[in-house]
Amino acid sequence: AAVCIYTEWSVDMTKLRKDFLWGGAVAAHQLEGGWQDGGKGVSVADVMTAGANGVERQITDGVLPGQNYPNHEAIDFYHHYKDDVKLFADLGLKAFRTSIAWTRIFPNGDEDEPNEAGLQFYDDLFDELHKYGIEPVITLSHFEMPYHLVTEYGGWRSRKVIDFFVHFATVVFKRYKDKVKYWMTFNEINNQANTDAAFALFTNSGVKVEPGEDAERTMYQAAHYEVVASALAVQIGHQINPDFQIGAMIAMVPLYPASPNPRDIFKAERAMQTRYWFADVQANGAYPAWLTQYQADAGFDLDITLADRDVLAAGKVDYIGFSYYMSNAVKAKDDEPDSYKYEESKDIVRNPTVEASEWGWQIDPQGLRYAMNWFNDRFHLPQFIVENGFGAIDKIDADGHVHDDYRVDYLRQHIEQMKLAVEVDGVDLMGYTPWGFIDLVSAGTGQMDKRYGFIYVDKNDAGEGTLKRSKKDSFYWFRHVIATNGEDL
Ligand code: BGP
Repeated sequence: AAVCIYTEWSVDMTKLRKDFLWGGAVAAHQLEGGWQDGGKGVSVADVMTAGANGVERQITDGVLPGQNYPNHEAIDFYHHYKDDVKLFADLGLKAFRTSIAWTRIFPNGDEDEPNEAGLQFYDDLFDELHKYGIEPVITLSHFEMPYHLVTEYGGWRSRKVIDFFVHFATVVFKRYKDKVKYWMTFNEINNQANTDAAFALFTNSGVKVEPGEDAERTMYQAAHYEVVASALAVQIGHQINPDFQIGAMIAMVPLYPASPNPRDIFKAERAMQTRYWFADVQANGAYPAWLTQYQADAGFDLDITLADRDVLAAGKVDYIGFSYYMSNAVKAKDDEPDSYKYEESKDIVRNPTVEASEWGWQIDPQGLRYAMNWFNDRFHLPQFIVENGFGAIDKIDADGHVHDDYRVDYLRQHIEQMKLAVEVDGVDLMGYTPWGFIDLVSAGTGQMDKRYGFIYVDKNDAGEGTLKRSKKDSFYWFRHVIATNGEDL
């Protein structure tokens, strides 16, 4: 007779990992300052003029220090980092995400020998973090390409920049192989999918579109060289230290159909494909079929070699890192041909069911759970939320404190959804590092007054202030969240 053996199995409710990386996220150009200290070269971020109140920053040819405020000094983390890291330890951080400024290591980007003073700065920073048991989580390229690579080679238009990036990645992987385990290659590499936004194409790829140029073709070519560079870096990183965890980093903004009309449904599908094909390539190691067909039909005739395709297949990422702030809705144009094409500036419509911040960022905590399921079903990889946060003009109360309950509410609701994605939907989540947990310069507008922090920094858009750090209400709240591993929100 068949022997029926009942095996007891317990699908234990997945909780957040015991070693869950509760942390905070920043980027070199948005907080370090010291923009020409220690031999640092001029980066793409250094040639952007500040905007204000949501006005996108503009590309300023050459360096006009007067117009680049406050980026150049930012919050002077370069000289304050020891005290700041002590504050981060007081907050209870397990991880600290930042970028290595490419121009500290290779001031022009095309040198053979690295700049030792730059390498030493990050050695000292990582040692300070480890003193308090804080794991560095490092972004290799966070809108900080050496400006010389733009002026001399055209940024990521040029295949040569692959070699410069891979050289930079190899040098820092080797130098910090025993101090840094978690890496990611390009910050929000997919932002450039919105070719209508000069800012996105320039900050991500150092490409300034010339008059009459096909921005879309240029974007696909530049993005191709970047994903090849990313795949090469992943392979080299694993050779240098097999324990490295190297991720993609995607700006995740879910795009919902504006109505149940099948035309809107498909528009949303095409929009998600267009914004996230970068993750397909970095995680699956190949271009999705729709894009190969689309590029052929468009007659782009891109420089994509068979050797490139082998590199992509061999350099798949270990996890999906992503930023999450908001969601959007998209609507098919009335005269839309069936081929469909997603055009961010034309297809996005206001979602009337959610609130928006004063910068128009639509607040949608459930969208984070949606995004985590979408990534999980598509890639079956661990995930890392490396940015999430609420930018606002904070007010200092009569008692001298910032009572940022609006920021706590935003983060609480998003952490609740994040936990559901882990505990109910089975997502394997490595960590959560809220963006700008110490006030810093806004990438989009160049403002200091668009604040995300749990730590207030006394400096405003006009450059006035003592740079003094102080704790907002959210500092004490987040410290308790970490202490209870997210149990008590
Ligand atoms: C993301 C960037 C971060 C950060 C964040 C907030 O795009 O990865 O660098 O800037 O946006 O945006 P902003 O600073 O424009 O408010």
